[in-house]
Amino acid sequence: MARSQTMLLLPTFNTFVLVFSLVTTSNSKYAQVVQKWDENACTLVVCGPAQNGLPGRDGKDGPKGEKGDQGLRGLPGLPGKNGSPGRKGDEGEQEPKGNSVVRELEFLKTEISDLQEEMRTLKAKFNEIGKVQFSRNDSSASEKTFVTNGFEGGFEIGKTTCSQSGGQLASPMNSAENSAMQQIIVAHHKKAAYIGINDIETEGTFTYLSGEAIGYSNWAPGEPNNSGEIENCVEMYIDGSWNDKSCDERRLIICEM
Ligand code: MAN
Ligand code: CA
Ligand code: CA
Repeated sequence: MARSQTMLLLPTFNTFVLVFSLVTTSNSKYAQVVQKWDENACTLVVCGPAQNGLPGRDGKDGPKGEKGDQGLRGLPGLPGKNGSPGRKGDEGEQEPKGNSVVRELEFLKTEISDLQEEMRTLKAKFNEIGKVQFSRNDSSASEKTFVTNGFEGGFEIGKTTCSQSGGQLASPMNSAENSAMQQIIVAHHKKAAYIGINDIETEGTFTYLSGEAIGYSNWAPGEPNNSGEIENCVEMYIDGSWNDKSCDERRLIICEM
């Protein structure tokens, strides 16, 4: 049923296309001609090859009139059929297919890692869940804000993420700051977090990211113990106490801004 409907519609459609193309492609040529015909009270519309007009009629009841003017030229004919296709072009130098696939993959890989980096930055910047603000000290207006987006990663990832967000890995420098950072851990994620402190440079000497030796600590009992002799970073447990730990664990990333 659907098919027969379509077949019925087809001729109508073709007619429409034909008329439409006539109007659109030849409209300007016709306009001039039609105007002349109006002057001569002629309403004939001719679609065909160009022809000479008819000679004028003889005069009636008088001396023979002069030969009539030549009639209007016929309208131009319809456009001819399409010509036959040209010959096939010469074969170009083709790159081995594998190469272009590899190049495309490389490009996509770069795009993806750019996007991932951008996402990390944006998330760290805008997700302020667990934001805690407090005065850095009573006599100063400066304040430190601890933020997290719940992301986890190693120490280096944490450092990069925070600095790309315009801050740095959280580094509590007194008990008030330590409690503020702990609040985020407790209230929102209940996961240990890296602190911006390490003894990577000199075993046993813990420093802030600036390289300055720490002036405050909150070590858990028995820490730091450099267990397995591979613990050069520091994590904050859920209770706010510190443990030295390998830098390659996955820990909650908390930044200070
Ligand atoms: C594990 C690690 C160490 C930590 C001890 C404490 O071995 O987390 O860093 O010092 O536990 O018992
Ligand atoms: Ca160590
Ligand atoms: Ca330890």
